Amino acid sequence: MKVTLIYPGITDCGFNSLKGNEGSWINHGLGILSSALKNKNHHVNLIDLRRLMSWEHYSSVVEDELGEVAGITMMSVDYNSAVKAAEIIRKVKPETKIFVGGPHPSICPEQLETEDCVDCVVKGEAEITFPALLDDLANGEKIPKVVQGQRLENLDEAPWADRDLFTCPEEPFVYFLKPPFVTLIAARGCKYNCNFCQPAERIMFGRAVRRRSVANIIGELKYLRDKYDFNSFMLHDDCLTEDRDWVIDFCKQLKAEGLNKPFVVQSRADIICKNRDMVEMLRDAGLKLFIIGFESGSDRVLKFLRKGCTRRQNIEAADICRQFGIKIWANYMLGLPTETKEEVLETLSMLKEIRPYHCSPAFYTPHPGSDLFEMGREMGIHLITSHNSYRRNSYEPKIKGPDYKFLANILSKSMALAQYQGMPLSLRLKKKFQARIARWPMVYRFLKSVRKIIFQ
Ligand code: B12
Repeated sequence: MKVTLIYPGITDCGFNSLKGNEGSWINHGLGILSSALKNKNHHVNLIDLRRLMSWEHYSSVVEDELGEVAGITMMSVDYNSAVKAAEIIRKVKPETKIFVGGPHPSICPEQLETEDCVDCVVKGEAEITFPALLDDLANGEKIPKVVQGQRLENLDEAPWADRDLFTCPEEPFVYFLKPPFVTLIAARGCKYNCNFCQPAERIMFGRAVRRRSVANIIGELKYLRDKYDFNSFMLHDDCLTEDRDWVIDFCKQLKAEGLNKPFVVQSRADIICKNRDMVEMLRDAGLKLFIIGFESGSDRVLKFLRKGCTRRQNIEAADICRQFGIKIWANYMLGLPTETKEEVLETLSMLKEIRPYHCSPAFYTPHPGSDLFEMGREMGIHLITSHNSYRRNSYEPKIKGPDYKFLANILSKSMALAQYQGMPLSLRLKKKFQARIARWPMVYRFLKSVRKIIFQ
């Protein structure tokens, strides 16, 4: 069969946006499904909305290139563009069977079940189930509207992502990582229980975290070295550092295989504090940047979020990173439910001590599938009226309660704390300008749209 996979991730960046950091990154879910389908002799192509110019352009591509089956992936934030993409297919090629999968269909299948433009909603993982459903289709069987995907117990059995589908290599997102750059993902699931995320990941991937073997990841890195001769890489895992033995073995193998190029991973403050030696090994293996979700500088708020880290650990983790010369990309939220102005100021004072390389703040955004989302819904505090706003950003109010003018001011002050060690002056000035402008969310938003218009 000819299967067309569709990536609709244009909510924030718009059409003609296949460039820059996030914009150039591959979608691993679709990449892996493509390999799984090709292994079963299906023909696969991709329509990446980021590569197109408009919905008219999309319609003509659908007319020319669409297969008998369409497979659309979808995060909650991309609901509108994903559904529009499906509706256009229905209109232009009504005989095409339309499957949807990914985080949103896994978490909120009932929303898609009622969409006429969708034939089948696959919940959870699909490298076994999607090809099996296509077999059923070929055999003339009726496909149910909602199907639970079968989980792979051993992730080494999942094929590596088909990168030929995308524009690969990808683009680095910080100046000190040199292209060619590639991204990988080693695990599925997250053992932590933060209420702004969970149980979404448990719904998608189950309770236990499954991780590819070190040999399997090293094998993919070697393959990527042969294919792209990459100079830097990132592991997208929610928390790559939670399995100490795995990490130590990984660092040893990276060095043994000469794969110790500059790389980035996400981690947590408590893990960094409890594993100084492991952090040093990661540094020696090439780690240049830790992305850390500090979230808040208030112990009360951190407890409320079920984060499992304290303010003291946040600051200590930053000290450890500084000692080892590892830069920090600090994620944090302002405007959380129940948060007071004093607690917001505690986040600001914590960041003064952390002195991150880059500050990545967001107004707290309720994400479907999280306990905090449900709590906010019950309290009737959500201000989000479109799926497009299920994105962490800092220019639109998300919930009732916070004083967003105050938050924008603190946000701007916090962004100005970023150190940008070693960054060329012109780039640093641009960042400083962005930090100032963040104080006026409407201006920030306006400039963002002007930039979009100019560069598209
Ligand atoms: C990498 C990543 C990103 C990358 C995405 C790069 C890209 N071009 O795709 C970046 C950093 C850009 C990103 C951004 C965002 N992300 Co993100 N991201 C992830 C992360 C860490 C890994 C995704 C991944 O590769 N997983 C592994 C693959 C194998 O799993 P998968 O994609 O789910 O695919 C499997 C199944 O879902 C299924 N499947 C997927 N698609 C399809 C399609 C069909 C037809 C079928 C049948 C099956 C199917 O089969 C696949 C194989 O089993 C996940 C967390 C996680 N661990 O998954 C968060 C996650 C997906 N992101 C999330 C969020 C919230 C965001 C942002 C909104 C954050 C923000 N900035 O506000 C943005 C939105 C970006 C956008 N679309 O505009 C949430 C989504 C929650 C939700 N309700 O939608 C997640 C789950 C994190 C979380 N726990 O909250 N993200």
